[in-house]
Amino acid sequence: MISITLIQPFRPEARGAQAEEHWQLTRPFSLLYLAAAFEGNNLFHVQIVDLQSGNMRNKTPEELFGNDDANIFGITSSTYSRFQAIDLAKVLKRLHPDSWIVVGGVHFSHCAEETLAYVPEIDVVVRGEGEITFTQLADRIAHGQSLDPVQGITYRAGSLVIHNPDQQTAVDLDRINPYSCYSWDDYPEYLFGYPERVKAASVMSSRGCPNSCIFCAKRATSYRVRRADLVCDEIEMLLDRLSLRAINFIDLSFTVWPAHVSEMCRTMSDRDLGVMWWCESRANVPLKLLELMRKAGCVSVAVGVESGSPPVLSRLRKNITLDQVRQFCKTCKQLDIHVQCYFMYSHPGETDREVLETLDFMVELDQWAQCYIQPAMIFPGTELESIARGKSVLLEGFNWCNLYDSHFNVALRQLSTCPLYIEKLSPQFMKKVPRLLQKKRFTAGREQYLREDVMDSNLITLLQKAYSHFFVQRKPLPDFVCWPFLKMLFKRKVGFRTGPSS
Ligand code: B12
Repeated sequence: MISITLIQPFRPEARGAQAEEHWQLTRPFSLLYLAAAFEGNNLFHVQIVDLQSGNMRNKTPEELFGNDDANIFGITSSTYSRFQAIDLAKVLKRLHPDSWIVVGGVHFSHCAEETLAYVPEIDVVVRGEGEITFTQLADRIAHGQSLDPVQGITYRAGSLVIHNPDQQTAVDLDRINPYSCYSWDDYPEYLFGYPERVKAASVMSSRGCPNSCIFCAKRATSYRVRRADLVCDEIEMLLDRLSLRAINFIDLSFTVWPAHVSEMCRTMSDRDLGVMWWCESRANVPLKLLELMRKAGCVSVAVGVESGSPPVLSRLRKNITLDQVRQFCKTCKQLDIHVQCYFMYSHPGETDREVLETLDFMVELDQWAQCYIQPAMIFPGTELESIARGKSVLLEGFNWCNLYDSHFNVALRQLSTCPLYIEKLSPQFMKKVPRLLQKKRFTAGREQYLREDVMDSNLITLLQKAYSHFFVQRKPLPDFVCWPFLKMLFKRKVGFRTGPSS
């Protein structure tokens, strides 16, 4: 029997970055799907070791894997955890020189040759979806056969690195086994973007995305859906087994294909699942779809808006308009769906003025949605990476295996090991962006309070809020609730009361 150990590497040290606060321990879906692909195959014994889960974090790789005589070690990684994955590969090769060290996942898929050139301890990189490619690879390793016919891998043969063609067979989503052997406590998860903490689990209803946004690591990948009845079977099983009433869909974009959304919503409604759910969507969906989604239990949606400047949106190949975003958010608010809008700044060619337009747009959307912004990050395989190399934003000689550690990232509260796209904006301006947004929000909030038609009720609300904030919750007041502002409000109110004729 051939034994395979699949590993999620240690989590990176985030050094006070935003990433640290928002880090969520998530089921290593990739490894669970890979393990499920071997189910019923008696030639292999597969185990998963998650180094991010509680009881593993204080152990060393030597303690954990010294006695593991696996024939194949498979390591998954995102760009965030690439150095942890590479370090682990080195230790495993030292401990077990005869075992195969295979890596995969969204990061290594896009820099396979570079990885093998710089990390001699790694034997094979599996590119793209792994279920078919990895089972074929393991089978050939088990039988001592050449790796030549295995599509979708890059591997080492003596001193050569061989890059085989991409895998041509798409994984059939209706045939993959959802993995179910974990408890909710192993991977506590909540409904994303929802104001209350509602216990949830993740489910996949599609893979791939036909869109070509320049910053996305999974852009223009073959889009396929899973049959709605199978997805709902899995949801029912999860709700029942884990005593849940909420689901997060981990599809790249749940609403790519309206017919799939309709079918999913119809099946969820017909089965009366009573489930609340979150998904990612694009802003240019037919608005009727949102009504259908709400009826089927959708209560929270995330949208990548990226910029409030139309020329920047077109450079990003987002294919959305600001008006579509407005209509999307407004409709969601009317339907009582919580919306999270994600923005980035420092895009290719972006100027200070264009960033300010984005901040203004975020403030406008505040009435309907929760808006977040962070600097644009470069991931391998993206068009942004090519642009960055072309414009020397990534310096000549940059490679994804060499140590990268930026203090400036930390100043912007981003993980220090992932390069940011910095072209036209000055470091001083980039640091100021969160404060500028805060200021714009305060000004907008103040203007709202000064609208004469609502001033009476606003003054009372404001005073109540200020009292509760300051005396009851003992929190600092928002900047604009300063003494001169209150004085101005009183003055205006008096003027308003006496009316224009006096
Ligand atoms: C759930 C999710 C999250 C969750 C949890 C992340 C986590 N800790 O794992 C949350 C919401 C916290 C999150 C946050 C972020 N995320 Co996220 N997230 C996802 C999402 C939607 C699903 C990931 C997933 O489980 N996919 C399903 C599995 C089955 O696919 P897979 O991982 O690619 O695995 C397959 C293959 O790659 C391969 N494979 C994978 N590993 C291995 C290993 C071996 C040995 C082999 C043989 C094969 C193999 O086989 C698998 C099965 O086919 C993806 C988008 C997506 N749908 O993939 C983005 C994605 C992973 N996230 C991304 C990003 C950028 C982020 C953030 C940086 C966003 C931000 N700016 O803050 C943060 C990072 C925080 C973090 N902790 O990593 C990027 C990653 C880009 C990159 N190069 O690393 C993705 C791809 C989205 C995108 N479109 O670009 N994310």
